[in-house]
Amino acid sequence: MVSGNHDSGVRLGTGQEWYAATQLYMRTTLKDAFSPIVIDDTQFFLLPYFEPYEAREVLGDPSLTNVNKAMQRISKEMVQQFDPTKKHILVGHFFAAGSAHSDSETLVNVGGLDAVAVSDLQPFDYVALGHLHNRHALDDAKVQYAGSLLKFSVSEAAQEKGVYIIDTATMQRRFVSLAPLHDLQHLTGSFADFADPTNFSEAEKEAYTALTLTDVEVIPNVMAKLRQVFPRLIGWIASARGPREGRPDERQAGADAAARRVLFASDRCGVK
Ligand SMILES: [Mn+2]
Repeated sequence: MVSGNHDSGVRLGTGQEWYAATQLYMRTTLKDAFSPIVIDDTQFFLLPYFEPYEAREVLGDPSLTNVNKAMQRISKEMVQQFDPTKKHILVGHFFAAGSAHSDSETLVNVGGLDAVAVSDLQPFDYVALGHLHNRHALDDAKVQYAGSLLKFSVSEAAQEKGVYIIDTATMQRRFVSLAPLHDLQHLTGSFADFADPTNFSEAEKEAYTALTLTDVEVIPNVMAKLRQVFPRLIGWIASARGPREGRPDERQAGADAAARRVLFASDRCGVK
């Protein structure tokens, strides 16, 4: 386990010696990342999220001015610790970009200098990454984002969340999906559809829900009414493409924006 950019490494790392006694291995500082955890046939290098200044400090190299340069150096240091009789897995939390299979995607145009080039990770047999929430963020045979365990944004509503399990004998990965107690869903339809509880399963009604309403007319207290069906409603918006026949698109969009303002005022303040 490694700390990410949203963690306090110091806080998360408290008690890590105790965790290690129960075979939960954690690294939360860059200086500790170079001594691998060895389990059976594999060396695991646990690299927490780090800033370039930490790399300059820990490695004593003022030329490490960005994450990409730092990672090249860190990778080199780790390779020196490689036991040739073992497999080598890197666990990290950073933005990796580029593909080992494509010449058209260079590091500069896909991620800039804050990205680690996938080509610099090739010494490892497998690279298990966190940071990006979408497990399909990178297309590489052995560099894989697991994705977040939960949907942290409505934009992730359609993503399948879970974990990868790696067989260190073959370095083959297998995805195992995890279902949360309450899913996060994004539904589009009319107020009348959503106001009728018989249209939805129990799981749908209990999910964290974002709604896009296709209605063009003002519905007073819409949030409160929708919460009677979806108690975990996290928000709603009015679709810009409501069915309003016979009107030019531009005018419709303008009318919908006005309708949205009225809806908002009515919902928050009871203004009709
Ligand atoms: Mn992150």
